[in-house]
Amino acid sequence: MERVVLHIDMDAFYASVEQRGRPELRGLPVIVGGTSRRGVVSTASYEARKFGIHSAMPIFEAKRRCPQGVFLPVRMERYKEVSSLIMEILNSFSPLVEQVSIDEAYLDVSGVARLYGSPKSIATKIKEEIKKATSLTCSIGIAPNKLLAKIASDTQKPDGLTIIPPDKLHSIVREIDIEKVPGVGRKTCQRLASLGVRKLGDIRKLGEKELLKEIGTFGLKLLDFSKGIDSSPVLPYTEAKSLSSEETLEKDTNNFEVLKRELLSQAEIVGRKLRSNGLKGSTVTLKLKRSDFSLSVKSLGLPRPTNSTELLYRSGVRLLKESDLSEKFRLIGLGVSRLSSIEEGEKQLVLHSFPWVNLYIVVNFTPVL
Ligand code: TTP
Ligand code: MG
Repeated sequence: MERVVLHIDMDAFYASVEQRGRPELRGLPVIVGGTSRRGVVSTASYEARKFGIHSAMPIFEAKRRCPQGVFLPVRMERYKEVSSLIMEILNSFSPLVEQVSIDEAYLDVSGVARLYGSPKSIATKIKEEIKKATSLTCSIGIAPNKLLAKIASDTQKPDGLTIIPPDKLHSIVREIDIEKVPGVGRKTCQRLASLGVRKLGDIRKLGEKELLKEIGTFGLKLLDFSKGIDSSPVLPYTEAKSLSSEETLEKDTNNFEVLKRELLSQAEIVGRKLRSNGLKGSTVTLKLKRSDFSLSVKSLGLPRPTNSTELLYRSGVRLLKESDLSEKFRLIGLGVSRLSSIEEGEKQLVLHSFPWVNLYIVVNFTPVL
């Protein structure tokens, strides 16, 4: 049986949540992001995007482009609540829901057609349910695998519903810009560009051997992608994946002592979160964002899971010592993953790898999300 995968992505998520709560903001250019002079745009409503405003743009630049815009701070707790509601709705359609970010999920509906009808009617029902519960719109892509579903959901935003017709599949796949392919970061993108790869179809000009040499095993995955093949399953997660704390620094710095001090306060926050949730973690991750917004992420594994502030701090400092501190940083973060509950003693329940680590492996020093 051919798989049917849906990719659901909310439209201008943070901005739409703000607009829904305040009807007077509907139709206006709304920009959500850090409100300080050093902040960046988290997202912009579609009205604001007409001014060329996009995620990760410095706020001062967004203000320059759209002085009449409505600039709002990020209200993470609110977005998380709405996100949970959306994920609950998705879970009511299929047990196979993989949440990939706050506003985005894959849904494998291969087995539920008898219950809900064709994939298109399932997608329509999902859109209706989400609209009813949250007043928000989303875009859905329907395809035989995750890669194509994600590509599809992005083609008709906002409020889209896109099915890739089988006869168009290969021509569509060939024409996908390589930087839009999930997992392709800036470095890989540059590497591929130097090999003459700009579209996904160009990958096929390179042989397996060359791809392996230039990109590693991810190169072979890209070769599959270029043929429209993606066998990765939709993997539902139910538990917390990681705990972290991060802080934008008052002033960009690479002063070791200042960074160490920040780490201590973050280790305190993360340690407290672990203890109050009855958890321990055994991978510690240090995230540093440079002044140019590129990321450095390093992790270390602990011999035993911990929730001790002291141990988290010492691990963070060790990672800091191993980091290239020649450039200044604007943000520092400490995270812990590979969580296990205290009751399980030393047994390690690996729940999920740390998202920054995934980002690091795939993207390395990419402008930040
Ligand atoms: P996205 O789904 O990438 O963006 P979006 O939902 O705002 O817009 P689109 O209609 O194009 O899907 O990200 C979801 C939310 O994640 C977004 O509303 C804000 C947050 N986010 C950031 O905080 N920083 C970023 O750089 C990006 C890309 C998103
Ligand atoms: Mg979105």
